[in-house]
Amino acid sequence: MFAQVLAKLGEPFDVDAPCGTEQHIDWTPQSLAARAQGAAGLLVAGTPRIDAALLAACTQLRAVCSMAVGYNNIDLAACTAAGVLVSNAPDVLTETTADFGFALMMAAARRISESEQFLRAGRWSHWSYDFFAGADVHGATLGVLGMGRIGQAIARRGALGFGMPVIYHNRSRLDAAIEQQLGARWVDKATLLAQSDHLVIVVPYSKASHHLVGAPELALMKPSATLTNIARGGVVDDAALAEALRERRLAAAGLDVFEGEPALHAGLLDLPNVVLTPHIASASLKTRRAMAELAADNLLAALGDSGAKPPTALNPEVLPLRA
Ligand code: 8YV
Repeated sequence: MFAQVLAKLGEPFDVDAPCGTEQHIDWTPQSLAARAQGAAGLLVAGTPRIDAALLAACTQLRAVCSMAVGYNNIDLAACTAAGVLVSNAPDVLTETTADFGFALMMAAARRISESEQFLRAGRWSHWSYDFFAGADVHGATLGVLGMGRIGQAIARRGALGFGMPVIYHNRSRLDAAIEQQLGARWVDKATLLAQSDHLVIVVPYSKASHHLVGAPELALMKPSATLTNIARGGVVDDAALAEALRERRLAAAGLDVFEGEPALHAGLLDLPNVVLTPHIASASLKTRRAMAELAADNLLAALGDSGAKPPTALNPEVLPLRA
């Protein structure tokens, strides 16, 4: 954790922060519950599972403040029932995450990882007219699945920066004025899949979005298209995706998130036409600091005695119950 954030929390609170090699611990529910004994608040980095069992084991817990925008790892209903305030970290990571999604999409389209690996392996001996020829990004149709804050930031990059016609699918449509500003057109999911040259997936994970893109959806996509997932593992069926990429029913993919990460579906690892990154879309230092600061501000408000409102609480209704 950033020293400044620890220092800020250290003013009113006793802080127990993993340090050194401990920071690389993959917390299990048991080790997390043991470490959180007696703690009033948790600043959550990464996506450890926070559920009823953890709450039952840590009855003093009053706030769980995550530095991520996605909170599918936290059982919000169980926290609310236990009177535990939960916050996430929206907005501060939107532009950085959109930058990364765009970069992954471009890397997949223009075969950047694949050609770099070829070069590093000392295999460059000739040049030919179709040498690592990929797909254009400028002017191609950008499809956005999930049109929240990050989806909109990606649409803006595509439309304004790269002259891309933008289509999107989302449960709810944006206001016409925002659609116009973004140059984005709502289409149904099947049309989105069929017409996108580059599909970027940015929907939150939930039971409803589990395998939102699986074999039947991949079958609707153009063989020349790319798919980029910066949402959550599980939104895409990684096994079906690996098969589609291997059979060249889809040209390429850019993946920052995986089902069961940090493990990866074995079928993805030896494919040349997929760019793989370890869940780092929000990882610029400036943004990670802002995410941590926001989580800390939520903790300070939730547990301090200033009466301040936690800025990005997901269940602020638990606060009056405590008074
Ligand atoms: C984080 C994320 O890297 O915000 C999210 O939902 O997936 C990422 O930005 C990570 O989960 C940080 O806690």
